[in-house]
Amino acid sequence: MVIKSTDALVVIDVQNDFCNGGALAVPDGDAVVPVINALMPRFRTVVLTQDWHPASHGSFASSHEGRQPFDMVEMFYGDQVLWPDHCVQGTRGADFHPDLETVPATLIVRKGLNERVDSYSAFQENDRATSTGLAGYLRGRGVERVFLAGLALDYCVRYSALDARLQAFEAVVVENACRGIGDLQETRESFAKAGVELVSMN
Ligand code: VGL
Ligand code: ZN
Repeated sequence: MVIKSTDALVVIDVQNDFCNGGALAVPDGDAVVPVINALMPRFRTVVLTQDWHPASHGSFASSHEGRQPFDMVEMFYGDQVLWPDHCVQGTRGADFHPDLETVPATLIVRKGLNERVDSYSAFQENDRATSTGLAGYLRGRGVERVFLAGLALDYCVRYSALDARLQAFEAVVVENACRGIGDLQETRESFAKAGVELVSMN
């Protein structure tokens, strides 16, 4: 794969809580770190995202009386999976994995700050209305194609890739630099339908 100056690497949520031993650990999550570190120097634009929730975030089962993690609830914007408490602002779980390179990052985007709205996508919150500003940043740097890597492939990477397409970027998911939580069938289908490319890179 030839990387151009109009390509960006967007690294999704490589944080302690999504890695081995974390509060919402993605199986084998740590494995993405060396792969992503090796990709970063090839890109002129490198964005890291950080899930960054207030302690009483509405996506936490603990915020809903009588609910358990992985239950579904109805929020004002639609269905929402309830999660164990994770990536609470300022905690060690919200920090980047200690081995993730952060020096090459040109921008860090934080998401999920609104107590009432979850945000899987790096581009906009789950209400499908509130922008993180990422699309404008990428356009401002002349980016045309977005490569995505990180955690979790079937949640935050998935919705970030689909939103990249909605924002008229080309989107390439680097599968060997991602790990997922559940079955990936639906994710693969959504990528095919939206024109998201799925590749392996090293
Ligand atoms: C994520 C669930 C809840 C993710 C974030 O990064 O994929 N998943 N918050
Ligand atoms: Zn979250």
